[in-house]
Amino acid sequence: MIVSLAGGVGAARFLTGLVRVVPEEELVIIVNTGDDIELHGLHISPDIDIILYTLAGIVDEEKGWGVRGDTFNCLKFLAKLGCETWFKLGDMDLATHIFRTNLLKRGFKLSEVVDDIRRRFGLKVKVLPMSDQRVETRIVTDIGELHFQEYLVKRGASDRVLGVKFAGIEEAEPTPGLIESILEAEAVVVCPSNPIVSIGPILSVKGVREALLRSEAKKIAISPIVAGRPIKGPADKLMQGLGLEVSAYSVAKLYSDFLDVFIIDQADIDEKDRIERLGIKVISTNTIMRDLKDKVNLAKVVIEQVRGSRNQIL
Ligand code: FO1
Repeated sequence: MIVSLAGGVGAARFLTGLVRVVPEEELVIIVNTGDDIELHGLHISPDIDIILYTLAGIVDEEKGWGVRGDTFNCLKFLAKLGCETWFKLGDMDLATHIFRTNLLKRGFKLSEVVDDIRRRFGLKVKVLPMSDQRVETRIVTDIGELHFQEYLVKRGASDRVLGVKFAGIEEAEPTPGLIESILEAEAVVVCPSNPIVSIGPILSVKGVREALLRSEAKKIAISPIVAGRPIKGPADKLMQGLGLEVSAYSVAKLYSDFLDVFIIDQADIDEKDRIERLGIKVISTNTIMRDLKDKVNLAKVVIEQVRGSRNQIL
């Protein structure tokens, strides 16, 4: 079994390749829920939806989120009613949020709802939200504390970052089966996701970091930073705000207590020695996923580190 720790768009792109290299039934994806937000009375789980839509082949690939070909009639009507519409919820996407919110209100757990949607989408891969309890990523900025989506989407990541908080993390239990999956995994793959707000919350859930340290699984991460810049999203601003250097090395350092192998882009080959001095094996390859071939190749590089030669893969 291969376990992945995942955020949104970067993770989803990588996982598109992984499901073509490893049978879906052998995959468990642990997903960040710190980005979840309640809007219009609905529970939105952006990272989970991005992964489910992407693996189901219905994501809007240009944006990396939302449903391909979606319309925004409901949102336009909400605007007429005086509602805030900075978070662009499409009509088809809204169906997912209505469905999820309804089940949550009836007492189902988020992990049960996600599993239900996953099955209805015809996916065999196991998708586990990091916790069934609410955790909210809050960005401390020069204008005050903001929900992550307000910081990123509403205000365009324009405020100076002073800190990051995961509200509710102390009370959040890992979802049933999450810790066991890490302990029993053949490999744990940290997707090329934001290390602060996507992977950070997962690693902060009770028992997760300890399980990674205890597990005999090979732990592999892919750098989301290439040539000193994130491929997508505000990782640079968040890392700078926390006083971290924006580099592949800096990401490796955040994972260095549990990591065995770090995959960096060939553009960052100069960082290899410094990362290896952290006691981590470094592989450099093309990590920029422009098309399906790039995604599959990156997945093969990862699986080669677990199962050996490329010929043994699938
Ligand atoms: N990202 C945006 O930049 N603007 C949006 O209006 C937006 C809407 C949205 C709706 C549903 C959904 O599942 C995701 C959405 N995202 C949007 C993406 C999302 O906010 C972030 O990319 C993730 O939270 C980061 O992992």
